[in-house]
Amino acid sequence: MTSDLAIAVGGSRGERAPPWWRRRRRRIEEAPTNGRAVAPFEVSNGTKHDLGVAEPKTKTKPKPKLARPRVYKVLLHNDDYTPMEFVVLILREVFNKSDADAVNIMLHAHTHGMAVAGVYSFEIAETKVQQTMALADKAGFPLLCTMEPEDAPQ
Ligand code: TYC
Repeated sequence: MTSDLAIAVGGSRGERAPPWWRRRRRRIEEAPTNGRAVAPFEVSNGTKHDLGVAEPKTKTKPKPKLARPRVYKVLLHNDDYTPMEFVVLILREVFNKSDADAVNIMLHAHTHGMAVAGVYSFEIAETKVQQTMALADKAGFPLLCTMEPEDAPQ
């Protein structure tokens, strides 16, 4: 079926739209919109028209959701043979703790069985574990140092 609009513009017979239609369309298209987008409109035969007025470019890229980098706790385990002074020394030299913090962490491990010496990225935690174990080994003490993800279930 040929719609009214098609007849009006001669669309169904492949003819050019009459001059009044083209003038009208040009007037609508050239009307100032002050940067506003013009909503697509629908004509009586259901055809959707979009005047194609440029929308202000406000589209921003969706922010990629970054996974939080995993961090690792380095743990010092208590034992009956490693001297307290040696553990304090490790905490100061390897974990850069103050004297007071080092004593408190050592005492926590001594009384609770273990203590968190620090929280680091994987590589740094791994290095601190290796340094601690190497120093304890060299000194002949059985001090145990391990690491685990900070969010690991206890
Ligand atoms: N319990 C040890 C002692 O009495 C001291 C110690 C503290 C050892 C903490 C290890 O992680 C440790 N000599």
